[in-house]
Amino acid sequence: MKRLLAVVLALMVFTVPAVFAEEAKPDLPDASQDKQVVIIYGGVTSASMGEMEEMWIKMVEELSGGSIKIEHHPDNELADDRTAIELTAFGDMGIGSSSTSPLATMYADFNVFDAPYLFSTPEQAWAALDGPVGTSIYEGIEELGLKGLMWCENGFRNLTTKDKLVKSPSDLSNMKLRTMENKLQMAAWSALGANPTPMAFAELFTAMQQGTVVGQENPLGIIDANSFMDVQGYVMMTRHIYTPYVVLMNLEMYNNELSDAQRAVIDYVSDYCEKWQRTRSQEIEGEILKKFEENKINVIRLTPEELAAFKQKLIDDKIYDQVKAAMIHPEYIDMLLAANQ
Ligand code: KDG
Repeated sequence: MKRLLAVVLALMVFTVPAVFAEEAKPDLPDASQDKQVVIIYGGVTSASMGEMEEMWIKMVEELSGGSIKIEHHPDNELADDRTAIELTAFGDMGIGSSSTSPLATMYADFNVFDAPYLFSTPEQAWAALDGPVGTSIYEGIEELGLKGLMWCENGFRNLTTKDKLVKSPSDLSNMKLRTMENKLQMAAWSALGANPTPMAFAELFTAMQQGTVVGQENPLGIIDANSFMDVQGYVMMTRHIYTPYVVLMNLEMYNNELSDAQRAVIDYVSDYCEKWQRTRSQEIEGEILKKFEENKINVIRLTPEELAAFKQKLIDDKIYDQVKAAMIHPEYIDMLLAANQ
């Protein structure tokens, strides 16, 4: 009996389920006989991105008939956001992923997503990513040797603190908050009265644990995936900024190492997976909120009037003019404010 069980288990392990049933496979050119390409793929944190990366890899390897092999390094294993994209531009990595804010010094129009309260729904943000703004950024970064593959969702950012309830800007007075390494994010938190401390993501948990910073701001997917609420006491649902994840490929590899058929596979799978990840990110945010409330985490929902006070303070500080001054296409801010307010 034991031998039979061992045989059955071995069969199960080695017959890895295909992503697509034969009849459901998309109509793509056959890449199975093309020269094998190995791609080093650097991923990021958050459950929805981790799930998406696994699915993207499985689909690309299957639909390319095995002629594309992926070496996956999830959760910033190889490098932090900006370094991962620099390594991708140089060709040391094939694919890198990053929040947009750390990339603003590489390509200024990434700053568009550092404008607070630009979007009030995920759908508005997705429309910007899939519209002229996202397309224009993809065109611009080709100058840096980067090919845009996916605009994914990190999400609406929320403020967390160790032990301070924040319901108005005055509650932030001189509070040491970690921000992403981005001048506009620092300017916004200074305008609100906080004391912003720019820091790479990898250093954040220890900084909160040691009290180097009192709080930080991130989407729920990041807060939960990294157990931030183990060292934070409050999460205020400020939803003050929507941060995309961008997944980029080395342009030289995309244009000259992949065959036409392999490029078609990567394009198809990337289009499919970016849309899948955005929906999954929203599903997981709902699950996280439910879990937080069941576990009696202090989830603070600010009233519209309280949220308006944060926004007004930033408008008084001319935050949109500051963002526009940092951009190549400042008109995008006016276009998005007009479309989404
Ligand atoms: O793996 C994701 C992190 O590197 C970072 O992009 C998450 O939003 C983030 C932050 O605050 O740094």
